[in-house]
Amino acid sequence: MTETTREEALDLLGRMVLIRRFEEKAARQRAAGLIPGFLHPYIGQEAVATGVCASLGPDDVLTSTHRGHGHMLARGADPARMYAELFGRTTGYNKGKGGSLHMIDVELGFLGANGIVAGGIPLATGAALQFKRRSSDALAVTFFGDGASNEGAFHESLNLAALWDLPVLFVCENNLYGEFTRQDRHQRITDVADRAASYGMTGVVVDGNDVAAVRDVTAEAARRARAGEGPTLIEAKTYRHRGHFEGDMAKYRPKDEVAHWKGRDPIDLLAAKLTGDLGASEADVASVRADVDKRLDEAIAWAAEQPHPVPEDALDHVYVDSLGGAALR
Ligand SMILES: Cc1ncc(C[n+]2csc(CCOP(=O)(O)OP(=O)(O)O)c2C)c(N)n1
Ligand SMILES: [Mg+2]
Repeated sequence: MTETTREEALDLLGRMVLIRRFEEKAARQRAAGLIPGFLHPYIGQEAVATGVCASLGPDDVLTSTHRGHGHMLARGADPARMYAELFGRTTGYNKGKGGSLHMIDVELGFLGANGIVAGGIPLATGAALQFKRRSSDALAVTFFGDGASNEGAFHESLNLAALWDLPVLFVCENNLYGEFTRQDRHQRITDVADRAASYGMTGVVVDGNDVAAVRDVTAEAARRARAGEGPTLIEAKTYRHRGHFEGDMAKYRPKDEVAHWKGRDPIDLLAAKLTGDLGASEADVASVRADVDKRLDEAIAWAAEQPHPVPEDALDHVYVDSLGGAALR
């Protein structure tokens, strides 16, 4: 494992706290009626997106899921424009017409959240095929859940990616549940990473609540992918603290299981490492949290002032004109 300096750890902490607080504040805004539609909170899984993105370069691309805010923020998206999108405003990432499940920023290499379970996996595989054909050094990363690993799109993508040595990382966030169904009721295996073997691909299991471990496993898999040594299936063991969506009380989960995982909160683990081995003070950690809160409160205030789309624009930006003209009406 590579050494993590105090500065690096504080930076990682800031990114994880940004995701956590973004989601907590979004939940409050939804309860207050500012956000229409579903929210699927990423709280508890922050170390996965943060660790993976810490090992990527600017030309790499990502695909995401219905639980995508953390992936997008870890990639460096602007929380103010994300809130504007959630609030349905014209300055949001999708001009207020997509919401949580469709957020995208192609310039950042963030090829979109996705409401179709496993939908992002073939998209990333296709991007990786293009990178290989163009002899580019870039790679594609796709995040998905344990539930998605039962979908045909997952298996087809892994097969082709392995066959063609594509530069793609398959990152399974195993949070033990697909919607309200525990993993042992939707698949026989415990480690999704075992599925890599049937495609002749490397599979690794990592503690998804240890951000440095996720970063290091990703760095090694990325090195192999860029060297033409093929894709990797990375399974990050983690847990969502809240329900499947905001409003789900998650009563289907045993209390001791929830308590166990909350006792391994990825942010608390990193904060303890910082104030322990890495010699940071409680004040250093508190100031990271305060800076994030200030930034997010300003983002919300800005987003809440932004204009709504007008009805006459409802059909704009629905389809792209592939002949190069304006978006089709
Ligand atoms: C193709 C498809 N099937 C079913 C659904 C309904 N659905 C939404 S999220 C979800 C569970 C996904 O579980 P997992 O992949 O483990 O992701 P998690 O929610 O745990 O992050 C399901 C079944 C869907 N959106 N798309
Ligand atoms: Mg899951």
